Amino acid sequence: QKNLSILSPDQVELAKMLLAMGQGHLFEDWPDTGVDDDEKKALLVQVALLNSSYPGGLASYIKTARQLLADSKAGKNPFDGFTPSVPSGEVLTFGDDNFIKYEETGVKQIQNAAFVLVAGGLGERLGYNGIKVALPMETITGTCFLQHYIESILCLSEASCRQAQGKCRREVPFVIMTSDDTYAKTLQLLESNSYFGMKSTQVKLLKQEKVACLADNDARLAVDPNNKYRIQTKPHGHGDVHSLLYSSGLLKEWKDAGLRWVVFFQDTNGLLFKAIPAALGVSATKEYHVNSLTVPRKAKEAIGGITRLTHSDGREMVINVEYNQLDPLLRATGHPDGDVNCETGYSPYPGNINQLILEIGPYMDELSKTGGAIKEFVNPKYKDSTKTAFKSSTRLECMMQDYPKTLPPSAKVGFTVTDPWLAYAPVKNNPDDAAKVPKGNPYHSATSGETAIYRSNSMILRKAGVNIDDPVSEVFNGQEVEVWSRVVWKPKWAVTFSDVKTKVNGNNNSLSQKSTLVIKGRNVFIEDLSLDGTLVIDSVDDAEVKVGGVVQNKGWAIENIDKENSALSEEVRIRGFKINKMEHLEKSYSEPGKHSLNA
Ligand code: UGB
Repeated sequence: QKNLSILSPDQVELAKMLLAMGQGHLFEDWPDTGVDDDEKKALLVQVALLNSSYPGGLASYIKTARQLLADSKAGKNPFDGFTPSVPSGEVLTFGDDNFIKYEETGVKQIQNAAFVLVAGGLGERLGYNGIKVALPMETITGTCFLQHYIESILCLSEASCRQAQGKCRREVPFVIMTSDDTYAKTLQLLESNSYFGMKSTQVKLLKQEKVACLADNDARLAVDPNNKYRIQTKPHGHGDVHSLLYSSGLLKEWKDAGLRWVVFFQDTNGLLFKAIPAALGVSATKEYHVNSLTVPRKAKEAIGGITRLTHSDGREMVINVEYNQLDPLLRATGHPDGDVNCETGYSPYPGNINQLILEIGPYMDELSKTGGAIKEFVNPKYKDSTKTAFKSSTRLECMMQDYPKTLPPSAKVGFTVTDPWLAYAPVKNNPDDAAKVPKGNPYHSATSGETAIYRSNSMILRKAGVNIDDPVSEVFNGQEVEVWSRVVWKPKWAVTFSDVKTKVNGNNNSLSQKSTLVIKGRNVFIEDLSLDGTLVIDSVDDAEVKVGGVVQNKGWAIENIDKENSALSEEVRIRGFKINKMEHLEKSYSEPGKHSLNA
C-alpha cells in the first residue's frame, strides 16, 4: 500500500493482478517509499514485459503453471490413454527417380516459401562461447552455418526463378528467431558480413523473451537470486517461434503476398538444405498442412521419435514424442523392451529433427484461434520423493514441433523420411558428453557434424558416378568417425542432385581418400578428373570451367589435436582435429568465357 504512490496506474494494475494471483511475496519486504524506488519501478517494468510477451499474460502463465505442476506432482502421464504405433510417411531414397521428381517440384515451390531459423538457444550442451550459427560448419573453408544457410536460400530461390522462367518472387523472406542471449551477436555477424549476400531487408530478426521462473508447486514466481527487485527468468523454448511469427504480423504479410509455405529449421545442421527441396516437393504433392522432415533414428538417440498416438476415446495424432518419454511410453503400453532398434538397425520411430514445413493458410487459421500458444510442459527437479520442493527454480517450456497438438483431426499432418547420411548432423554435444554416447549412435558433436558433411558430399558424388575411395576410421576427441575424402562445394555450384549430375561428366572421375576437393565457382564442370591430393577451384559466375586430368600433390591432412591445448582456438578444440594444409593446386578464373584445367 505504502508504495503505490511511486507506481504508474498501469503498474498498480499489474501489482494488483500479481497479488490476486498469490504473488504477494514479490513485494513482501519492500522498504518504505524513498528507498530503492527506482528498483521497485524496474520490477514493474519487468512484470509488464513478462505480461505482454506471453499469450494470455502472466495470470494465464501462473494458472497453467499451477495445473502442470500439480499434474507433475501427481505423476500424471501426459500420454494417459494413448497407444503408440509406428506411423507411415513418405520415404525418400536419395538420387532415385522419386527423389528427383520431388526435388523438382520442391524447387518450383521455393519462391512461395519463407524460411525461419530458430536460433535463440545458447547451446549449453555444446558449451561453446559464441553463438552457434557463427561456428564453422567445416574447417576446410571455414564457412559458418549462417553463411551456408543464407547462400543456400539465395541459390534455391534463383533455381526456383529459373524454373519459372523469370516470373517469380526473388526475395524469399528469411526470419531468424533470436533471444537476449543471441540477438546482438547474430545481428553483428550479419552486419559485419554484409548479410552474406542477402538484402538486409530480406532478413528479419525476431527476439523471444524469457519467462518467469517458478519457485514452488504453488507457482510462486522466483525472485532473482542476484536482485530482490527482479523475477528470475529462463528461456521458454523454441515453441515461441509460432506466437512471434503471429504477433509480429509477418505471417499475415506473407499470406497476403501469396506465399504458401513456412520452412522452419535449427541452428547447426550443415546437411539440412540437401533435403529441403525434396521435402517441400512432398508437402506440395501430398498437400500436407504439416510436414516434418525426419531421419532414421537409433533407439535411445537423443532426438524425439515421430509417433502415431491413438487415444481410447478415438483421438489420433502423429506427433513427436521426446526421447526421454518414448521409452517409458512404449514400456507402459505393451512393449517390454521399450525403445529398441528393429531389423533395419534403427528404431521403427523416425527421428524428429525439428525441420518442419507448414502450409501458411491452415497455419494462419490455427494461429488466429490460439495466438500461437503451444502446449507447454514443466520439468521440475524435486529435492526428494515427496515432490514438495524443487532443487532449483523451474519454468514452463514449449517446443515448436508440438504445434500439431492443437490441430483438428481433419488437418493433414505427414512426415518425410530421408537417408540417415543425407539430412542431419547437428552440433549439440560437447566433446566429453559426445564421447560417452553409446557406440553406433550419432555423437551430434562438432567432430561428427563436420565429418558428416564430407561423407554426405562424397556419397552424393558417388551417386553421380564419381569413384570415391572408401573412408577410413579415425578417433578424434574420443569419438570414432568415418573420414571420407574432404569434398566441399558452395551452394551456387549445386543445390540439388540434378545440379550435381549436370556438373559431373565422363566415366573416369576419381578421388582418393586423402583428397580434398573444394568447388567455389558456379559453372565448374568436372570431367574425367583423377584427384589424389587437394584441388581448389574458383571462378567468376560467367566463366565456364572444365576440370579434368590428373592432380596429385601432398594435399591437406586431417590431423588429431589435443582438445586441452589452449594455444588452439575453441572452434578447433571442440572438433579434435585440424586441417594441415601441406600442398594443393588452386585455380581461380577471373575472366568470363570458357576455360579448361587439364591437369
Ligand atoms: N532454440 C531457440 O530458438 N529458443 C529456445 O528457447 C531454445 C532453443 P536444442 P532440443 O533435432 O536433435 C530438439 O536445445 O530442444 C533453438 C527437439 O526437441 O538444440 O534439446 C536452438 O537455438 C528434439 O526432438 O534442441 O531438442 C536450436 O536451433 C530433437 O529433434 C533449436 O531451437 C532435437 O532438437 C533446438 O534447440 C534435435
